[in-house]
Amino acid sequence: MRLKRRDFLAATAALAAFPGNTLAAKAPAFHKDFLWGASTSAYQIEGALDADGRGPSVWDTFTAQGHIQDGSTAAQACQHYTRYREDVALMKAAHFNAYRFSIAWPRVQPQGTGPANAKGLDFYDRLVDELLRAGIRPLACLYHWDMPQALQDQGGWQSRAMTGPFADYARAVAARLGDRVKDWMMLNEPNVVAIFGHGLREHAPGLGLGEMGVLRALHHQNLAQGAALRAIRAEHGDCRLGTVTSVQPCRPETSSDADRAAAIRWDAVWNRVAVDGLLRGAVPDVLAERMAPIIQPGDLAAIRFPIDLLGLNYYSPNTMRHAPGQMFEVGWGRAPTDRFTAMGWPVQPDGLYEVLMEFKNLYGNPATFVAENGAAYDDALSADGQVHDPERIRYLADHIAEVRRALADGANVTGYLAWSLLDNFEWAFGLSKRFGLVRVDYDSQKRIPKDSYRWFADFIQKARQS
Ligand code: GCO
Repeated sequence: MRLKRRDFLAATAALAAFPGNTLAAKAPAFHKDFLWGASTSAYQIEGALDADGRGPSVWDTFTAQGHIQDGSTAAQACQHYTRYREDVALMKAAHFNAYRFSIAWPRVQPQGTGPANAKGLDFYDRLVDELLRAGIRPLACLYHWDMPQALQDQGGWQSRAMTGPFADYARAVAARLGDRVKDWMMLNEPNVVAIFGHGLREHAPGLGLGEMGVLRALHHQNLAQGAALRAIRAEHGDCRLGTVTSVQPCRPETSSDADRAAAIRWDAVWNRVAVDGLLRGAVPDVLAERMAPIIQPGDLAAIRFPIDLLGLNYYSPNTMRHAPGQMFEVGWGRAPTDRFTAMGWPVQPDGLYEVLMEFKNLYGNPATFVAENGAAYDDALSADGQVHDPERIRYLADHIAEVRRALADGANVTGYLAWSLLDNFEWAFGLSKRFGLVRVDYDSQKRIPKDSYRWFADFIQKARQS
């Protein structure tokens, strides 16, 4: 479905009634070229898993092993592979000037190595052209979790040997798209991949290797990222290079020494290995001994890179407690709030301010952007055929207000991308959790813009006019 201009205007007129809309009235605080839009990832929206020579990824395997809670698969997802024009039209109608998507490694190199599959790259070529025609800046992310299964069979991120293949893949994609894509993100959330896919069994590849599995996966992704950054930089001097990670403040559940120490350990694992590796070539003190056996001479220099842009994904803080017997002797505690999303994640917008200010105060104020922020709620389709999602509007408004507060206090924030444009395949939760600004009816593939979409569109329009 294409969004009809008439519907859009009617909806915009009704905006004054929405909670959080007083914020829109104050929009002028944002700079004109601030990036506004949404993020998605290939596996979560594209479908077409067998099209044009794509090879299997770890998520195909994990799904086939029966690990998806609602029994769904990503075989169709949002059929974005064939409906991308309609999706770009939705972005354009919402006044986006930026969009982060990911490129599926198994489309480009079905076995993870070897010559690029031109047909797989053709899709991204078409998508990029469509975005540029719509006046939307494409921010391409090279790795949003879909490791080719053939490389997983050789050890995946447990192995240092992924560095060369990842750099080759990066080179091949940039060679094809680098004339038009000027913002390249290497990885998405290496910490989440390492913790949930390698330490635990909750995400693909579901290895359950515990602490050392986490640290190896983190270190090897850091190395691969360093090599890919250098590979692209060598051939494309005119682009902005960066990466995306999830940064969540780690707060102790209580003021006990044990909980405080747990929060520091979890902060090291969740936030610092990726960030300090990239920005400082350093390993957090509390993990130095554990990581020593996996770090080889020269590694830290190879990981450090002067990036141009750092994408931060923020959903909520981590409230941590001492938990003997668990990985890193850490467990999740209860956050001090009664606001939770349908994921059970606490809503604590001040954590976003904390993260943004931390980059200003501790890391020399690099250019950052919020690469993901959003919420799943149990949206319902109302009798009027619409999705009224005031909680999502409130979530977005509250977090954008924190971005604005950080900007006012000097943080170098250059954009805000919501997660996500469309309801999509939420990993191990399958299709059951809806994060979209636009509802997707998975049977008919009809796109139904939610109230939050209209709210965000109106907000962006005002912010960009100011
Ligand atoms: C992540 C990923 C996204 C998720 C989103 C909601 O942060 O886990 O980048 O792919 O879908 O964050 O969980």
